[in-house]
Amino acid sequence: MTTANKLTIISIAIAIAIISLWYGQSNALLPVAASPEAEAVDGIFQLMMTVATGLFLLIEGVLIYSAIRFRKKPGDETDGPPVEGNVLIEIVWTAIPTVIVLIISIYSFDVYNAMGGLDPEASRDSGPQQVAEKTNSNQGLEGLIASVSDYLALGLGESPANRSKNLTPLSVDVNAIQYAFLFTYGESGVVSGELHVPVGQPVRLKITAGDVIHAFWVPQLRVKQDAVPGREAQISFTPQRTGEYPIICAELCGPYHGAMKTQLIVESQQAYQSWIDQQQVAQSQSLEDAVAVGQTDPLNAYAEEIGVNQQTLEQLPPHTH
Ligand SMILES: [Cu+2]
Repeated sequence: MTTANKLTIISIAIAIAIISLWYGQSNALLPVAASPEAEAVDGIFQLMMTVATGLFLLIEGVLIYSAIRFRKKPGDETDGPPVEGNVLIEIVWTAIPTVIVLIISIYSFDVYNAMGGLDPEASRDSGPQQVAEKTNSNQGLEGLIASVSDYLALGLGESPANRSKNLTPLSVDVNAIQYAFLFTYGESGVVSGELHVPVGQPVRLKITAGDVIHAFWVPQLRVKQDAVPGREAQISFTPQRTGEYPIICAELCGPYHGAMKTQLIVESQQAYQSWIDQQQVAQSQSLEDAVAVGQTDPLNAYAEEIGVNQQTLEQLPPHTH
């Protein structure tokens, strides 16, 4: 190989690396990240996007180059020179993907563990705030290096059970039914069709379903959890941006699945408290009064649209309306 050739290959490699790093970090493919857990998930996505962009440019580049460079020349009726296997190339293209897959596995496993995915029970009395601190600093390449060094030093990273106690999580029961999510706030007994949470406080959701399988999905939290009748699934997150985010059912659950949407409202502690107070007042009144207030029964808004009549509504557990 001539020096000129080597220089060309090195410059192409550098260009591919720069473009991949730039696109991996600065693509705007994901919606806003509303929690530190979401940012940690984005770290994995950015790494995978960087690797995928590099591979795409490399493979497509070689393909296009070869198609032009080795095209059939006029008057050449041969099949071209016979090429047998190349051990070195085969070792390289087996080793590189192996290393990439290993790194992504360790990194994603670590993020999943930090989110409490491996052991939600252990994190019940501790940790989401700690997770927030841990995942907050773990982004992109930095996060990758931290994860790999964690893995090498501590086996499987820090167990959620070992984290110190911190801010008490707000616990909310989520019941998914055809075609609404019902949120029950344990402390105040409030039942709502919208999920209101105060900003900065860890939230723990206990998710189940009342009829068929649904799924609780908030794209801005990067969280999607199946809601299965008879089973309780737990997820935790710490909202860090005020705003309204969609909660979408992500499991085909019947003819009106497409209408099974509500809102996650992240608000100040003060706004959250006044909402809770307002809900408590509304729910202590009679059904008619509560309906007049208009926010207590998530099904009312859809009742006509989806053909649910008053009789059906009355068969639901009494606290839902
Ligand atoms: Cu559903």
